[in-house]
Amino acid sequence: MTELILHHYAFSPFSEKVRVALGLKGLSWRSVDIAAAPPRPLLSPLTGGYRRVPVLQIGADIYCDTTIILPTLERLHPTPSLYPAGCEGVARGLSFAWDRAMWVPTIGILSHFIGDQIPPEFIKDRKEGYLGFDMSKAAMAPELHLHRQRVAAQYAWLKTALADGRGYIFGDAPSALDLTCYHTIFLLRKNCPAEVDAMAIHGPLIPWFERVSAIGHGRPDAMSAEDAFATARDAKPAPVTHLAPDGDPGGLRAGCPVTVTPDDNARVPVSGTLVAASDSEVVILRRDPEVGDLHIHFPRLGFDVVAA
Ligand SMILES: N[C@@H](CCC(=O)N[C@@H](CS)C(=O)NCC(=O)O)C(=O)O
Repeated sequence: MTELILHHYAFSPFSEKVRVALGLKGLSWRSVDIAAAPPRPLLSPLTGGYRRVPVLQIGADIYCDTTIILPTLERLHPTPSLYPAGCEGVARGLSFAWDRAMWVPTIGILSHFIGDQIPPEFIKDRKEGYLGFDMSKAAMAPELHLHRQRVAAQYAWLKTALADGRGYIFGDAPSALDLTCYHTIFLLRKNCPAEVDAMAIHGPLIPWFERVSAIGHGRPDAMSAEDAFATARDAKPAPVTHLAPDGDPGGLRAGCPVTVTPDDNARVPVSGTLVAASDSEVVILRRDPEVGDLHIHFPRLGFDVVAA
């Protein structure tokens, strides 16, 4: 069971990071278009309650968070690489830092341009179940000047990296770091009027953005949520051969009941039994009465794993 199934929605920038990774690798994949807000009754049983998007499914193996989805695509489909020129360590570290530093300020700028068009129920969902704050234009306006500073300070190093006219951050080939820096700018350029460029996105960022965008999304083929659910139900989780059962840096052993919880937002603990772990990934077994056994994979960066 190797079909790649991506649960995502079109305007989700973190999903765009994965769509472009699938494009960079020239892969065929199944596309499950999900609601932009819960309830997502056919996805929640697969993730054990993890609510964020995107989610990658391969049979009964579920990958939550782009920080594990991209390395998994690399492990299963190594060429062309998401980590050219030996950049894997730096790309992984800076990608995490970029997402953490940029997400809230980027939402601040988005909200300045389109916050008053966002439906109240969406703002309520994001406040109560995800961000923990009100993303309406009125609520975010007092800190717009800070969001602009923070975004500009991050764009500054990206512009410096691209200033010599190179195609991508590490040279001639795109990397996971390009895709990460691209996806927050994708959110702004896709949804805001053209003035957003004048406010925030200048110089070498524009041709670089167009180059990353031109990579495309590979070969998506629509799949229903029902078919994806049935695929998980009819499959068995793949044996974990790339991690050791006793590889948890905190000493948790395979078979131990654990919870895995994001440490930034949407902090819903996912419960299961530890299958295997490393300092980069943790896999838990979840037994669902309707879907059966699942292996749920999380990155270690940005997640807390504790004995239940
Ligand atoms: N660290 C996560 C962040 C994912 C994330 O925040 N995704 C947004 C959509 S772009 C989300 O889940 N929003 C709330 C939702 O869709 O329910 C990752 O890299 O996958």
